[in-house]
Amino acid sequence: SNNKILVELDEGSGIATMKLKSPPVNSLSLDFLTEFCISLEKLENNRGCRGVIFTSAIPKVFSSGLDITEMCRKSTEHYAEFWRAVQEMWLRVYGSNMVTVAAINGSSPAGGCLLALSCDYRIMAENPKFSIGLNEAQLGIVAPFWFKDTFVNVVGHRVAERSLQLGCLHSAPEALRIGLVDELVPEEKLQDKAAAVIAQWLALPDHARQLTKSMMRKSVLDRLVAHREEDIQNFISFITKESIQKSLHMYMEMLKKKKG
Ligand code: CO8
Repeated sequence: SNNKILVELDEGSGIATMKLKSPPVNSLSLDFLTEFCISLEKLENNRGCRGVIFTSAIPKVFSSGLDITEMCRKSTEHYAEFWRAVQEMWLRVYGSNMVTVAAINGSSPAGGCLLALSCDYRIMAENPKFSIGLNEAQLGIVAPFWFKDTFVNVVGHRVAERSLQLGCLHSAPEALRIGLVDELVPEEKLQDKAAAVIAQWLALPDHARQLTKSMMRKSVLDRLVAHREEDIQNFISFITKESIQKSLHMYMEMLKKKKG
């Protein structure tokens, strides 16, 4: 079904909002990722759209990251298709010519954090209950090199090294302190602030901004493009390990118990 992402384009400002709406927690399933990439591509090809805000239509959660059920007990073909879609999302957002801002209105672990990290700017709701980070290590899995590269490019090597090894989920104030997000605002001001930031970035000549962005990000993007099939094979051989399947299963059980 084509309704996991609500797209609104403000023709006057040229700023679009992509609202993630895949209950209960905006997990990045194959269907979600496919729809996400199609929606983003449409905006990318629309000359009337020059900036995009990513935000959540679900209270308290920006995105819970990759859909863990897509990584449990599936076929090799499914894993390959899923991983290609994850790669595609990152390549498109990290390499976008538009100005991209994450308006993080809830928790944003793992793949959710990657989406935010791939934007030009991150604004988070100033709610200390919301957390963000690449917590893969806590699930017994390892963030791929391009997750790591994107993280290092935002927070620097030392902060990334510690945060990745510990699988940290940082509260909003801590995320601001380490530079994982650029600013905190009250939740009701998030959308306006994001639009104001985009307007500021769009005030520069597009070509200069775009070439500068590309210069900063190209080597990291090229690294995945050059090793895309190898990265898919790595994912498959990792995720099909019995020990990894067990870790993911235990983590899902833990999520369920925590609830009851
Ligand atoms: N995938 C699938 N289902 C999920 C996920 C997820 N990522 N997150 C939550 N759910 C499910 C829960 O199991 C629960 O299901 P049910 O209703 O059947 O019990 C339902 O969604 C609601 O979840 P909660 O009750 O936990 O909702 P809360 O509002 O209390 O909390 C959170 C929301 C904070 C998002 C919380 O659900 C959470 O922490 N989720 C786990 C997030 C996480 O750790 N994600 C990591 C995914 S891995 C990833 O993104 C990168 C992997 C890189 C691959 C590397 C391999 C080589």
